[in-house]
Amino acid sequence: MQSREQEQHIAVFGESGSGKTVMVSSFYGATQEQHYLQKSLFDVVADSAEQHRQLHQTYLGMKNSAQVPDATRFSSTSYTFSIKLKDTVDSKTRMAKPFDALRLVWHDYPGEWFEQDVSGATEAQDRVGTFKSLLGSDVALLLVDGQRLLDHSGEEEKYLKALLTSFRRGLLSLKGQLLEDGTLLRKFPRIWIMALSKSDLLPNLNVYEFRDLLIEKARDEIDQLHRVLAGFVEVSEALSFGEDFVLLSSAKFDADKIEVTERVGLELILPMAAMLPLQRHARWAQLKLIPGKLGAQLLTKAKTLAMAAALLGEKGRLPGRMGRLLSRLDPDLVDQVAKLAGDKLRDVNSEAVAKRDYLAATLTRFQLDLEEGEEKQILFRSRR
Ligand SMILES: Nc1nc2c(ncn2[C@@H]2O[C@H](COP(=O)(O)OP(=O)(O)OP(=O)(O)O)[C@@H](O)[C@H]2O)c(=O)[nH]1
Ligand SMILES: [Mg+2]
Repeated sequence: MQSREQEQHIAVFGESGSGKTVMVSSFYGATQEQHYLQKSLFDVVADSAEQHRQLHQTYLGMKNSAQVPDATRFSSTSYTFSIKLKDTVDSKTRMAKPFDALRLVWHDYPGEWFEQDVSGATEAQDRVGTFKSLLGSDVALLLVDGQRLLDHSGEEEKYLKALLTSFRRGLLSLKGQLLEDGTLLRKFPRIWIMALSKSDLLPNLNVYEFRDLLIEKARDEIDQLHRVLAGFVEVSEALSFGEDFVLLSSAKFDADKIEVTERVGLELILPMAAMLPLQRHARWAQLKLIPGKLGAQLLTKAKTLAMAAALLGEKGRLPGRMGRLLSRLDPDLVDQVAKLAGDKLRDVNSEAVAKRDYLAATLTRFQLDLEEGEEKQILFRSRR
C-alpha cells in the first residue's frame, strides 16, 4: 500500500548557542497547549512517547521554572512528529486525499559540530549522518544569532562574516563524506532562508532591516557560501540562497522568567516548509531555469503535488489518485496555484473551514500565515 504519509525534514543550521534546542522545544510545547489542541486544524504528535515527554518537559521547564536546556553535546537527536489533520468528513473524501499526515523530522544536534572537531568515530559518523539528512531537506534555515548580533553592535560584519565562513568551512570539510563517490545531490534544500533567532532581543529590527544588514555587511561571504552549496547540488541554478528572510524568537527571556507565549515566527516554520518549495519550483519551471526532466521531478514530488491538489480541489476538482494528479500538473495548473493569494485565498480558506475540509483548510491557512508574516514584516519572500 502506498504510504499515506509524507516526510519532510526540517533543516536548521545554527552554531552552538544559537537557539536550536530551545526552538524545537518551544515549537513542540506550544502545540501541546490546550488552546492549540482545541483550535488548530491539525495535531502535532511526536511519534515516540519518550521524545514527546522529553520535549514537553524542556518546554515546561522554561515556562514554569525559567530553566533553559543544556547545550547539546556529542550526539544528535532526530525528533519525528506527525502532523495529523483533524478528522476529515467521511471515509470517501478521506481516500481521495493525497495524505492524512505529514511527517516532520527535526534534527537537533550540537552546534559545535560546525566549529570544532568531534570526539571520536561514533560522533564523526553521527555528524555525517545528521548533515546528510539535513542536506536532504527541501528547505533550510540558517540561523543568525540575535544575541551575537547585539554583542557586535556597530561591527556586525565581524560576527556575520565569521558565521558564514564557519558554515562554509564546515560543509567543505565534510564534502567528501557527504557526497558519495562525488555524485552531486539531487535532493537538496533548494531554498535557504536566513533566519534571525532571538529576534526578541532586537525588537526594532524588521525583516527588511535584517536583510539589508546581511547584504550590506556580508555579501561576499554570502556569495562564497552560495557557491559552495551550489557545488553540492545538481542543476544548481534551481537554488535560492539568501533570498528569503525571517525573524524568529522562541520565547522572551527575562532574568527570572521565560515567556514562552511570546513567540515570533515559529508559526511560520510549517507553512514555509510546506509551501515555499511549491511556489519556488513552480516559478523555476516557468522561467525554464530547470531542465524539463528535473523540473518535472521536483514539481511532481508527491507532497508538492498534494499541496497543489489540495488547493485546486477547492474548485470541486479534487483529483483522486496520484496518477491522475501527475497528468494534471501542467503549467496552467501551477500558475493557478501560484496565483492563489489575497482575498481569493481567504475565500477558499473560509469555504474549506465551513466544509470541514481540513486538508484544504490547513494548506490555505499555511498560505495565509505566510502572507500575514509578510504584513507583519517578519517574513520576506524572494521575488525572483
Ligand atoms: N532572548 C532569547 N534567547 C534565546 C532564545 N532561544 C534561545 N535563547 C538563549 O540561547 C541559549 C542557547 O539556546 P539553545 O537552544 O540551547 O542553543 P543551541 O543552538 O541548541 O546550542 P547547542 O546545543 O550548543 O548547539 C538559551 O539557553 C537561551 O538563553 C530566544 O528566542 N530568545
Ligand atoms: Mg542544543
